[in-house]
Amino acid sequence: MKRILISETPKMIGERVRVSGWVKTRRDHGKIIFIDLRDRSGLLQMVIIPDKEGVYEKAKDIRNEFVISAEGLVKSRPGGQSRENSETDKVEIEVSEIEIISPVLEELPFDVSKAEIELNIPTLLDNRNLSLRNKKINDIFKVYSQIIKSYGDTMRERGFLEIKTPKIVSAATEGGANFFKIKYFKQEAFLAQSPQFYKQAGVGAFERVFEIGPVFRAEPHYTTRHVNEYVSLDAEMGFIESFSDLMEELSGVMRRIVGDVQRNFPRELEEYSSEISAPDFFPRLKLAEALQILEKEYGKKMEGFDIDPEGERMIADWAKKNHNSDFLFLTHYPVSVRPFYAMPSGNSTETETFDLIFKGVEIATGGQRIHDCAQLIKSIERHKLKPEDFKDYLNIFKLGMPPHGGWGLGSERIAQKILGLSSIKEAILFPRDVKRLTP
Ligand code: AMO
Repeated sequence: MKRILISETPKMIGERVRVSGWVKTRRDHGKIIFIDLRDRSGLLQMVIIPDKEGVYEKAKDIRNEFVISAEGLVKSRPGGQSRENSETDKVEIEVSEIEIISPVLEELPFDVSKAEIELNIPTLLDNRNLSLRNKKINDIFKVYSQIIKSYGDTMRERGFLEIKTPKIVSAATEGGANFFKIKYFKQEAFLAQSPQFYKQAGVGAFERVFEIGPVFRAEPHYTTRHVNEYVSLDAEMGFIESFSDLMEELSGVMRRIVGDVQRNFPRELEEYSSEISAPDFFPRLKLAEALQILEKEYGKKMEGFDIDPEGERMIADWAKKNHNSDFLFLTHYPVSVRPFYAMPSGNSTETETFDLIFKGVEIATGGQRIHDCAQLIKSIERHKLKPEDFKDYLNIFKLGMPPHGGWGLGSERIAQKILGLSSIKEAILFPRDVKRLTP
């Protein structure tokens, strides 16, 4: 008999069906064995009573997380408890045939069937193949998948072409020392820190482009928001009038992502006690103004002209109180803390760039780029870099380039903040950090 999904069982009362999946739990009540079976569509109770055909004998060997397949009669379940708030709580299967497809070969290090696993993050990550089977943890990746889908959908609808750019590159884009060097046949190469140069090249050919792809950062930090490989949601668009156009576009993108998650995952958001305010207009604040607010209203004085994570949390609190927004753009970062490609604001020391703060964490950086070749060469020199190292990049600007700009958005940080996860690593299937290269 062909397997059906658990979600199809409620409309098959009185019929014989075959279901297959993983054993979530097995309970023995006197001579009756109850098994909660899990497949990708839901959870179903199976009942096994002593019989002559040997089903009961076979079922005695079944343990949690075994993969099994069973045939039986679908019955309505009197007083079915709402465990998952789903229709399948109202039915059960009286099993007449059972097969162990794949047993568990080792003792399970912890019980994944619990609603909440109270273990530290390293333990959950060390045992990732198992912890991912926990419902609440599994749900993170359904929400994450929606974030990626919504980003792609809305970008295409906005007229951006999806591109994929090389991750093995010859030059470090963002400057600094946070790149991984690799051996590339007889040469030295780097893992891309960002698709920055290639997405700008994309503007030269397609006007509007976006990319969803991995980037690599050799940052030796142990923080709750840094990893060494993450998936960046990039965009770059031509013919902007100012960098305000970018913030407007990005606000629309974020409202779409949040709206889709809220509409499609209300139960998961409730489970994670998540509430999000994404107003029609995201407040914007010059960095210089933000620093004044921090000093005046929060008693926090920043060293230099930048903002640290604590400052970001405080200014996010200010935006929530004053604008009822979980999103805030900080704008006009100084030239000194931005890469050479950032467009300066006229002759000032500020740039036409922004960071987007969501619930106290920077989730995106973006801005207008310099598109005049001579100005770009000067800026490279001002940043103490050598124009000859950027020959291919500079070539883009010798072939006709409109005013343009874009952003890089950290996909995992969005999931982390939407669900209120304590670490970004919880939103990554198999995260990479300074010490973690496995599993
Ligand atoms: P930036 O380096 O600020 O900008 O990165 C953009 C966004 O990527 C995310 N991010 C990270 N996420 C996890 N772990 C990390 N180590 C990490 N580093 C950054 C953050 C951040 O806001 N080329 C520019 C973007 C642009 O101007 O288009 C860039 O890469 O969410």
